[in-house]
Order: sequence, then structure tokens, then C-alpha cells
Amino acid sequence: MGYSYDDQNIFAKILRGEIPNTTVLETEHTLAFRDLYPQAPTHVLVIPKGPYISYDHFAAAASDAEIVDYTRAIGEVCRMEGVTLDANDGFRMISNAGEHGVQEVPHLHVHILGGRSMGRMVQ
Ligand code: D5M
Repeated sequence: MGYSYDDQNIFAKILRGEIPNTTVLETEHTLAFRDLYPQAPTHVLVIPKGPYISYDHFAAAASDAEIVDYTRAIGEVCRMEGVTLDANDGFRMISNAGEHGVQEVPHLHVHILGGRSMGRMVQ
């Protein structure tokens, strides 16, 4: 089957500067910006700049430098938003993948949600 990246997806357009975004953090390999439809006081999307669809795709195909940059940027966003456990009551980090994960935008992203209790996950 393999991975087939669609470079017309919304986040690819954001990375090319074709669509505006509210940037929270930009590093060499990562961009973090506010979700257009926030579901919590903090709702930030963190994406790698490379053309990866899902976390499994990223982990298999990205360089160590990209993976380290992305992982550290996620933590940095949590810190900047004030939701880390040393400062606050925490956050939820979600990454939807594919049809079963109900992923809308086929470019890897983690949602960082915080600022309120996210409730117990069911199912
Ligand atoms: O979630 C995709 C998320 O992307 C969803 O929470 C809305 C958000 N979204 C869609 N378009 C934009 C733009 N243009 N800016 C910011 N956020 C956006 P998923 O995990 O794929 O279901």
C-alpha cells in the first residue's frame, strides 16, 4: 500500500504560506499554530515541516534531527501555553490518523488541548 502524501492538503498550504495561520512556535523542522476551531482554552496543532501523513509515517521516514526537533517543539509549546505539569494541571495530546482515527487533514499533527479538564476518554 505505502504512504502517498497529498501536497494539496490544508497544512501543506499553510507551510507554503498560501493560507494564513496563527503561529505559536516555529523551529527548523516544526510549525505550531492555533486550531481554527478551538475545543479548549489551549488548542494548538504541532506539525513537522516535512511531508508526513501520520506518526507511523514520520517515525519510519523522518531523520533523527526532525524527530528530535518535533518532539522538543511539542514540549516547548506545552510550556509556552502554561499547561505543563510543573506549572498547571496538564493537557491532552492527540494525533488522529487515517479513516479509523478520523483524520481530516492528511499531514501529521498533534493536537495540544488544555486549560480545562478534557473529560475521560470513552469507547
Ligand atoms: O483535525 C484537523 C484540525 O485542523 C481540526 O481541529 C480543524 C483544524 N483546521 C482545519 N483547517 C485549519 C486551518 N486553516 N488553520 C488551523 N486549523 C485548521 P484532524 O485531527 O485531522 O481531525
